[in-house]
Amino acid sequence: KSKGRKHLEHPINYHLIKKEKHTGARLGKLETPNGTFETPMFMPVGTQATVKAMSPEELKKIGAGVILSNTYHLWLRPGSDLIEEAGGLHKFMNWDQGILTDSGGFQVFSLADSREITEEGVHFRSHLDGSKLFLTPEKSIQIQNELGSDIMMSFDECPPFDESYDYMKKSIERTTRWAERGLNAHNNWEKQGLFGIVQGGGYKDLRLQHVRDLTSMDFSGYSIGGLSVGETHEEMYEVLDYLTPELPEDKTRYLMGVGTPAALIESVIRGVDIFDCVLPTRIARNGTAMTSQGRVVIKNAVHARDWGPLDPKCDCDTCQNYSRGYLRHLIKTDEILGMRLISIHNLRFLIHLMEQVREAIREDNLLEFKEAFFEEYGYNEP
Ligand code: PRF
Ligand code: ZN
Repeated sequence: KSKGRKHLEHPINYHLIKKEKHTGARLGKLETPNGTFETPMFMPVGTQATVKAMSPEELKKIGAGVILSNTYHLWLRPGSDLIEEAGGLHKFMNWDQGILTDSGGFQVFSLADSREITEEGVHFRSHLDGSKLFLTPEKSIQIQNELGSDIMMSFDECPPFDESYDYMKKSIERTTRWAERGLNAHNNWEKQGLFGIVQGGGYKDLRLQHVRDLTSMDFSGYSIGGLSVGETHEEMYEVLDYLTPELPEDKTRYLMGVGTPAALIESVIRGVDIFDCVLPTRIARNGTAMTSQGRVVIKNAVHARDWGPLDPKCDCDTCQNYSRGYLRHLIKTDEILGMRLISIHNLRFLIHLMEQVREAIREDNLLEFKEAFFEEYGYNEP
C-alpha cells in the first residue's frame, strides 16, 4: 500500500516458536539487524542515549537485548544530526544490540509546554529552553532515520484514557493518517523497522477500528499505546483481552510503558511480546529494589545490620558481592554507587523474570509459575 516499500522485506521479523497451552502467551524470536532476541522480553529505558547509571557492558552482562530511546529528547539534545555524524545511535553510545526509539508523540504530550495539535503535526515549546518547535509524522521518522534505531515508532497522539468518545474517534483517525504519512516518509527499510501504535482508550469499537486501520498497512510490528496512563489494571487487561486477538500472529506486539511484575505477567498471558518501563531504574535511584520477596526500601532501619544480599534468589553482581547493610549506607549518604548497584539488580530482576516466563511458556506451566511468583512477591505489590 505505501509507496517505496512494497518489494522490500521487513528488517524486523517475528517468529512464533510456540503458544502456551493454557493462556494466550507466546514464545517467540524478534529478529533485528543488531541481533535476534527471545520474547517475551523486557526492554530497559535509555531516554538520553544511556540507561541511567548503567554502562553498556553492564547491560550486556545482565542479559539486556533491546533498549529503548527517545526521539524527542535526542532531537532537542544533542540533536539527531550530531548523532548521525557520530555514526548513528548504536555507535554514539557503544550499544551493539537492539535499539527501539519512541516517536516523540507521547513525550510531546507529557513533557512539552503549550501544545497545539493540528492535522499537520504538533506545535509546542521545548521543556528545556521554551523554544518553539514543530513535530510532524515525517519529521519524527526523519529524526529516527538519522538516529538509526532498529525499531522505530509511528508518531501518535496518546489521549488520556477517559477522553470523550468523540475526541477519541477523531484522534485515532488522525493518528492513522499520521501513521500512513510516517510509513511513506521512512527511507531506510533495509535497516530499520517501523511499528504502528494502536490507541483508542477504553472504547472497544475504537480500539478495534484502529487495529483494523493500522493492520491494513504494512507495519513491521504493532504497539499498544494509551495504556498505563491512569486507568485501573482491570481496565487495562480488559483492553488487552479484546485487542491482542485482533493483532497479526506473525508480528511483534509491544505494550508501551508497562513494567510492574504483575502487569508484565498478566500482559504476557494476554499475548504481549515486548515491554519497556522506567520503573526499575527510577525506583533504584531512590533506593527501592524489586526482589523475589516484593519491594525492599533499602533506607529502612531494619536493613542497617543486614549482611545478606538484596535478593537471595538473584544472580546479579550486586547480590553476589554487596550486603543490604552496605547498600543502605550508600543510599543514605547519596552515593552514586548505591544507585548503580540497585539499578543493576532491578534490571536483572525483570530480565530474569522474563527468562523464567519464557521457560514457563516452553513448559506450558505459566499459570503455575504466576501463582508461585506472586505467592512470594505479593500480587498487589506494584
Ligand atoms: N505512545 C507513545 N509512546 C508511549 C505511549 C503511547 O501511547 C505510552 C503509553 N503508556 C508510553 N509510551 N508513542
Ligand atoms: Zn540482584
